[in-house]
Amino acid sequence: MRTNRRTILQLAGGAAVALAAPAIITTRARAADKRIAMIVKNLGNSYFDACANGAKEAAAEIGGIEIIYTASAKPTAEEQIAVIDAQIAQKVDGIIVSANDADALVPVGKKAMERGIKVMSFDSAIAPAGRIVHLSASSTPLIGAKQVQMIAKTLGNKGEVAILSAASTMTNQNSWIEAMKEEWKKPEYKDMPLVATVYGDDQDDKSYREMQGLVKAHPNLKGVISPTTIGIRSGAKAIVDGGLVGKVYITGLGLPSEMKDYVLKGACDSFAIWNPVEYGYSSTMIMNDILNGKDTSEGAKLSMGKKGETTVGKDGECIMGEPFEFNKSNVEEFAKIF
Ligand code: RAM
Repeated sequence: MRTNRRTILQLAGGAAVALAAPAIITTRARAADKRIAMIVKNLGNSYFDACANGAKEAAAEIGGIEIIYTASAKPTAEEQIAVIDAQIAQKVDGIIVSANDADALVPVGKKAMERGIKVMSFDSAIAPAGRIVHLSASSTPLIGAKQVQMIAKTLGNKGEVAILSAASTMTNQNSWIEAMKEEWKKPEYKDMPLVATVYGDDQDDKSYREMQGLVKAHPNLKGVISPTTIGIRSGAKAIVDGGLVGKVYITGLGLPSEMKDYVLKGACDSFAIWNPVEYGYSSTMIMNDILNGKDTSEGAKLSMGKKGETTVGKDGECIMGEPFEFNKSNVEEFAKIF
């Protein structure tokens, strides 16, 4: 019966409710077979809005899936746990989380799984005990190294550099910073010391103030790496507002739509990111496989729909693809997309 309904939905191109079909199909078409909650770090971040759009795209492609895109106002573990609890109470079928804290979310992840809800993380991981799989956008060493390489290229491998991160508890930024430090050990960076790491908590105002604080505390600062779309855009704004273009450069992970002006103004030479729409899409495709009972043990393959397959690695770690670099030559073109 389910298969039949899916077929009808797909043939109808989403307009199943309007079909002159038997009542049972019309009625059932209103309620999704499966409900998936995508719970991100916080609301008001266009990176996650783009991920949610991708999730909805995947749901439409699969058929019979409803996406509930939700988060707390502030990116804290405490608020996020309350949001997850609310979705457990709603008895959703699956939860996809970008975690504000890897360990603090384990108990609530376990609670959901004990009640039969499938839990996975994407973007920022929950520790393995609290979820089934985690989908990383790309390999952590690659994302870390890439950001050091970009600032080194801008500065000619010379000058003081600082990191402006998100919150100190966030899994993804912390692992990227570790990977940056590994890259930094190479001899070519000996004249490009890391002088500070500060946290803007993925809040624009705090990130902006932290950037101003860095410049004040380190008069010889030449570069900043911000591995967060909120940090990089706020830091770039502080460079422009402070008349620091040409003196301090920022790089990191940003959205072309939010970084375009700063690249054209010269506050940022280059930055990188993956496609967040594809990221939400791929995560939802993986969740669909999990909901359908696919094997998630090490070595198993999970579908990312039109993005291909990913192989489950150690501790349920999966990888989507590679980051892409943006600069003056392509930022305007991609700004129209994400
Ligand atoms: C911010 C968030 C997110 C991260 C991106 C790069 O939007 O911190 O988790 O992946 O930046």
